[in-house]
Amino acid sequence: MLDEIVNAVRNCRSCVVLTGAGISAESGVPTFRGSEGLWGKFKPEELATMSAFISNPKLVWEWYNWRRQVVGEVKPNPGHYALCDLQRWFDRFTLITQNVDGLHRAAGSENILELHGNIYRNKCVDCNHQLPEDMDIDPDNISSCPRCGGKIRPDVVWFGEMLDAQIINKAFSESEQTELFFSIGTSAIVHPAASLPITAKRQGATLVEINPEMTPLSGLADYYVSAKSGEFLPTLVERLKQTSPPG
Ligand code: BJW
Ligand code: ZN
Repeated sequence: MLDEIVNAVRNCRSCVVLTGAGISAESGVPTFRGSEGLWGKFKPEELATMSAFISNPKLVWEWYNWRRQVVGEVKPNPGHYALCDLQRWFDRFTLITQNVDGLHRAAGSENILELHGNIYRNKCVDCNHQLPEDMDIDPDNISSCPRCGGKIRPDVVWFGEMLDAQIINKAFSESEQTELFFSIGTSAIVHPAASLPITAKRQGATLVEINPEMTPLSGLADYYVSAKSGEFLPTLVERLKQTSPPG
């Protein structure tokens, strides 16, 4: 399997990578689903929706403050760093992430499309005005928007909310054109992100999935690798360096 994927990288000039919570798991960031996932302990509808924020903003902010703290204490892992390296084998490379943790940027990746926002950013719930990243929010006394007085919320995408049109359009257009697509560490059930690998495959891309557990995508993948991304991706990059250095 490793050799086939090395060959695919060698033979393709464009690549799109879609990552999910699994790529940050080895850094110590909890995933959403699965036995150890956040949704095992917390209810998404009570925390990651606009109606949750309207009915209990204090609870929502307590949860995001806790997650900011978790994310603030961790570092990128070998999987994040291997993706920085991987881009050197392609003329065109797009890193699309569903993660809000900023770890791809911390690892040095560029041109990242953050589909679900960023946990450090703040915005106004009413007028969408962007506020400084370093604002600490007190759940008992949530700051107000300087423009309209609306409550401040984290700049992430909750269920039922539209993704940023420019970002999702770019993600689809890159996925439609790419020769190679990696789906890494995502349960591949949350749309529209989960449609990206399907779109790529339909347009003729070679589809590689890296995930210790099978997902609805696994049957469609040309290569399904049952492994942790922090173990498989560095192995892939090492093998590439030995056999076919970047051009
Ligand atoms: C490892 C590993 C290791 C572990 N190495 N791997 C079409 C069909 C059906 C429903 C819909 C549809 N279109 C839209 C919807 C509704 C909804 C949706 O998709 N629901 C599904 C659950 C069915 N989508 C939306 O609401 C989206 N908005 C939208 O479409 O707007 C238009 C619209 C509006 C109104 C109605 C209809 C349409 C918005 C989705 C926003 C998702 N938001 C969250 C929270 C972000 C903020 C925050 O972080 O707090 O995003 S939910 C959560 O799920 C988070 C994630 O980004 C997202 C995806 O999760 P991910 O990354 O896949 O994580 P996990 O935990 O699920 O999986 C981890 C994987 O890693 C596992 O598979 C492990 O095995 C693996 N793993 N260790 C590699 N070491
Ligand atoms: Zn406002």
